Amino acid sequence: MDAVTEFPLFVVVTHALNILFVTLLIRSGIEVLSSMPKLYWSDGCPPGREWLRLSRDNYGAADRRPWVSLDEERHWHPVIALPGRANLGLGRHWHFLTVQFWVVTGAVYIVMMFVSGYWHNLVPTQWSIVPEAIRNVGTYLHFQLPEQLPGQPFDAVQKLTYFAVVFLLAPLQIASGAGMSPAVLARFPRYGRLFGGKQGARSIHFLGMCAFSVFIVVHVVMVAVHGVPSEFAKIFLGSAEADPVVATVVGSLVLVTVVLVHIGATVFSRTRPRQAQRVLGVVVHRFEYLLSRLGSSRQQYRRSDISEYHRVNGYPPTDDNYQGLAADGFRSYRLPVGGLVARPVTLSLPELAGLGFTHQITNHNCIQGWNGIAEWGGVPVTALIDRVRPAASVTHMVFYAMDDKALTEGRGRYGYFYEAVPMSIVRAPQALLAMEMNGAPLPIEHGAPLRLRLENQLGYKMVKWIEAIEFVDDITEIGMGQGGYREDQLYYGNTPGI
Ligand SMILES: Nc1nc2c(c(=O)[nH]1)N[C@H]1C(S)=C(S)[C@@H](COP(=O)(O)O)O[C@H]1N2
Ligand SMILES: [Mo]
Repeated sequence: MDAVTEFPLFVVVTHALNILFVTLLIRSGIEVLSSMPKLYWSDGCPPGREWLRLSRDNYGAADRRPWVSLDEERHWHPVIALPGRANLGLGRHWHFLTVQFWVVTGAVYIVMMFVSGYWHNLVPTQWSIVPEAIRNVGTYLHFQLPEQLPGQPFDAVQKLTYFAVVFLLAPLQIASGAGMSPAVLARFPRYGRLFGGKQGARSIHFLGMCAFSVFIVVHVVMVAVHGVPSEFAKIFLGSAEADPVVATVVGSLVLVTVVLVHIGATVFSRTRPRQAQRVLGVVVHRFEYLLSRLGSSRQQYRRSDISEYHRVNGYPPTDDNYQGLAADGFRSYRLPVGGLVARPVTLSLPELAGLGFTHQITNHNCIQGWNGIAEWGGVPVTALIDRVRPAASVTHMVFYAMDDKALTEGRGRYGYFYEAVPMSIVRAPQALLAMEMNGAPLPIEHGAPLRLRLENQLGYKMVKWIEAIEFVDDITEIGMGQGGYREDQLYYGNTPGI
């Protein structure tokens, strides 16, 4: 019986693109993982209860020396992580750029597959394929090649594996990836529960990446076993009849190109990080902003959901001014609110609370991957906006903090923490100026006396220890002009919806 040895052009092209995109996704995903190489099954990430830890550090809930989540970040080698050596900001840029191309490629492949009838080669229609696939595995283990299915290009175990990768694993990666997005989780809390919460989604996403990696290794070994020239003829030229020498040359060129793109992406990101942030940001920032707009927060957790442990990120201000404020319970704290507004004000905490006090129990998502649920009490940002009446030209609200990073973070970073937030995000439901956490005044480490809550964004936008608020129509003159301290110093995006 004749084995089919022809592959349509769309399979050849999407397969080649897939080699590039999946490897970029894996390397940039490893970079994201390196910023907190610990995996949990339950939300809240209680230290010490990770099911997998890929670093030697062991910060505990009861450590006497204070630690913050940035201390958990690890520097992994650029050969495995894109761009490597602790650059979460650009790792995320690569991940969220590539995923868009990958999803489009996948969509084209699936549509073409059903239009062309090629789906018969991947989608099993008879149960008898299962015992046959098991027999095939036995054949492979005897270092022999099983027979292809009649009239099809694959044997039974290949067909089943490719079906699982295309129709189960790839969708699972997309779904679990979305299950980590603060905007998706905020808008559709029930969707998050499908995966057992943010940490379940994160763990499943990691295991999916492992499954992809195992598949790739076995797949590549099999190509070698079947013989490179004849396999390259099918993979890269679409026909077993193609000239094996030409096929080997073309296939090698494709693979070399993939390697060159990886090297280029790594070197570009490492030597010109600001330019990489800008260029990749053209696509990625729009994607993140759109997600943030679509997913406004509808969270209402129960008291019993509140995490027993809530990580901290960012060391508190150390200066005398802040110590003095804290010493008298922040009674002398005043919040100046100005910029392009009709009625600038300076408010004490009771005056601010007088604008309307509410509570919300919500989930905090740090960019590094941990989360925690807490009850926050404070004043909706919209109440303050209504009070000062910003000009029509205002685009961002800027929150300036009291922590000077040169003193509190070191590592060559400097300047006061600040974040600029687009008006649509501060106007969203549940954007809150919080003064209380879990029913008590805000603790120092969580931002006393006042911090921001933006419930569909990542944690770094939620400025703690707020010193002043300004309404502006241009953020390019503030700090290094990227829209926030973490954007300036760590190349994060400006409106993180994922
Ligand atoms: N002023 C200031 N605000 C900040 C930070 C900081 O370093 N300084 N870190 C941010 C980050 S990265 C996160 S995840 C949250 C952490 O909030 P938490 O410490 O209350 O958990 O605060 C955000 N707000
Ligand atoms: Mo964070």
